[in-house]
Amino acid sequence: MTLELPGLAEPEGKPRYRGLESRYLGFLSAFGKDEEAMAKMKVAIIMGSDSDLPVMEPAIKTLAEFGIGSEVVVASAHRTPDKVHNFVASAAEQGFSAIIAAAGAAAHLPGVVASFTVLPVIGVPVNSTSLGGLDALLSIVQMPSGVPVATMAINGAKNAAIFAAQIIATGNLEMAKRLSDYRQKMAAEVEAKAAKVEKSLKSIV
Ligand code: RP5
Repeated sequence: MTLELPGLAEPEGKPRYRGLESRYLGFLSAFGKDEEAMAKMKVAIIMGSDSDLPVMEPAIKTLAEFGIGSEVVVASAHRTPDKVHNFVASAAEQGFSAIIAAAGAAAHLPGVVASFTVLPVIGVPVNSTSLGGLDALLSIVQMPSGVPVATMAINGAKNAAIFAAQIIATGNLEMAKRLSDYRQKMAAEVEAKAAKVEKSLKSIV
């Protein structure tokens, strides 16, 4: 049996997320509860400095677009290690589903955050030095075995929020639908761009 869920199929009816559909077959009855649960979902965004805020704004906005609450905390692995520990150690208890940790320079913050929690930690390397963010990227991505940090692109704040939504969607059908709708909207935007290029090519040749 194939279950057609709105937003989970290609426009022409080819299911794109067949695995996801069958995964949710078991708890479709909980659908209303998923919406209720979503209203309480929140993700923490911890950043090393106030200077990281402009880079992290797209994460805050994107989480809000998906209906996920967020709390922003400025705490530094080097300058305020106790604050990092105090916040992160109680993050699961506070009801956060994931932590986005952003830092520039010798960016130890995401790794340190990951060491204090078993919540998924998403690292965002920030371009804040003359090394263009490569310093932060390498500091975050090369976690020793056993304590992973899901590392985004340099300044990849928006993807960090989408990835957090994907983590939440593994147990929440409403979020899975929102992500699927988002993908379809993106695909439609690409098609509109392709049509625009085709039109301008006709006027060139
Ligand atoms: C890191 O150092 C922060 O995450 C920031 O990206 C960078 C520079 O911090 P500020 O000197 O601007 O406070 O800890």
